[in-house]
Amino acid sequence: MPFIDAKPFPFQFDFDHVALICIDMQRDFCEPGGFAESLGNDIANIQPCIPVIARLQAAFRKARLPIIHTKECHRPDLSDLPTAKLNRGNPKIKIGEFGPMGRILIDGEPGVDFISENEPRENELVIAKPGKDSFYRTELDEYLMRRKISGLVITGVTTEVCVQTTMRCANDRGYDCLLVEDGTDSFFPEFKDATLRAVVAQGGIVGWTCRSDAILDMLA
Ligand code: C5J
Repeated sequence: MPFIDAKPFPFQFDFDHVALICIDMQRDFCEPGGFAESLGNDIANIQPCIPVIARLQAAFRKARLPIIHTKECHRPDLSDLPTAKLNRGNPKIKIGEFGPMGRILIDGEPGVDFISENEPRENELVIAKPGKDSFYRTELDEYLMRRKISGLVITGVTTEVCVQTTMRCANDRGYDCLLVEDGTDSFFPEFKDATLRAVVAQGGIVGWTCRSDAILDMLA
């Protein structure tokens, strides 16, 4: 089985049991006028990972390997939205209220849609998740177990929030997780750097990291 040059040591890439997961590449997080920008975030910081994720998606599709897309969103009646999350940070526009891209973080609204560069194809799994952890109240674990997937190549935004939370929860469930260093970004570059260092510390306490080129070269 091939190995990918990764930190803290090579990652065994098992073609039969690996999937790419693209976390929350949504208009509300990535585009001007979205929810993230309304919270005061500088969305310029999360643009670099977009073409990298597009290249990885193309390579996984060519190799006929599974791709999973997540989107952070809530039901229109807000029944899956904890009050603590609704009120956190006293934002100008709250989840469920109308913003420039429809109701903020409500499934089906334009802002929840995927950005065109990273949007899913018809046969790819899309997970609507109410939390930061992609396993929380979703069908992700069941899907992965059914497909006998044991390794996850992880990309998306933001590194220290939904990406890191998902990686830690996947690790606890027994998945081997490879976080793509240039395939993830944060509104806070220093938090991204700290996360990349934290996940590989202590002998890879949560998993591995590598550059996208290492994966693309192997899939070429
Ligand atoms: C955030 C996410 N940053 N996708 N969501 O709240 O990381």
